[in-house]
Amino acid sequence: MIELHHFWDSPCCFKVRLVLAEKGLDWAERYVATHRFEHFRAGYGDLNRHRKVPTLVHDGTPVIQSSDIALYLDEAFPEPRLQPEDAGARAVMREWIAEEGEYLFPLVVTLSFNLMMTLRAKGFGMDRLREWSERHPDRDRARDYLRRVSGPPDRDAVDAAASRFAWHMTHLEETLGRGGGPWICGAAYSLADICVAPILDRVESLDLDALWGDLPAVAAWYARMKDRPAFRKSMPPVEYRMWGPRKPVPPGGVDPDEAGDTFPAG
Ligand SMILES: N[C@@H](CCC(=O)N[C@@H](CS)C(=O)NCC(=O)O)C(=O)O
Repeated sequence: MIELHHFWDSPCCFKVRLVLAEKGLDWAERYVATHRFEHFRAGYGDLNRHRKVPTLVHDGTPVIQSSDIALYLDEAFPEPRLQPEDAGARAVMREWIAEEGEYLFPLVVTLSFNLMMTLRAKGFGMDRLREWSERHPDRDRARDYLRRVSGPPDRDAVDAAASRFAWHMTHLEETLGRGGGPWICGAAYSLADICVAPILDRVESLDLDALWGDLPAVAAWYARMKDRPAFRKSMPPVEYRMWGPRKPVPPGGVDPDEAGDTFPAG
């Protein structure tokens, strides 16, 4: 049995759902509403000591770290194989898996905190955010979270992260050109595509898709990704997407109890 502890609007979780969908695997949902700090509930730390999502539990054994989960699933369920046969192409795959984890994801965290998470104060209200943050055992981290969601977006940080993200996209353009496409590793669709595409989905919902607007190979590759049935099946449903530049908070906010796990649109 496969259980997935996940949050819908998380690029790391989207990556794992995409692998599961490409392989046609059934999984049992264990939803973790991270905006309510449910990843700090009793017991979750036994599955994932970092108390992050995703965590995959396969026949009772937890596997953590989204890219490692993706590789694990490709070994445990080899069909269809999501790693190229050719060693050179596999090196490109590993390079882009690392690029996502070490560079793209941290940039997206900065962008998302400033352009999305700050809307939670307006949507749910600071009182409720303060109440939820009580579940956070690390009081310094809880205070830092509350400070960041309650303050105005840090425009300098956003601009710096966006410009660094654009630099990485020019390298993706080069990689796609060198390999001849249609995928990051050339002819073979792979875990590289699966790791990087959810990042672009997030950047798109931050209304920053202009960052690859003049990069035709990246734009065509991302359009191909969005056409895949597995991508459409795994992407966050609109009601579970966080508020952001393309999804306004309802004027006057929402009742957090009524909203449940979702982020109702304005
Ligand atoms: N390197 C980890 C990163 C996991 C991660 O940061 N997950 C985010 C969601 S995308 C999370 O759990 N955030 C909640 C928090 O940091 O408190 C992975 O790839 O699984």
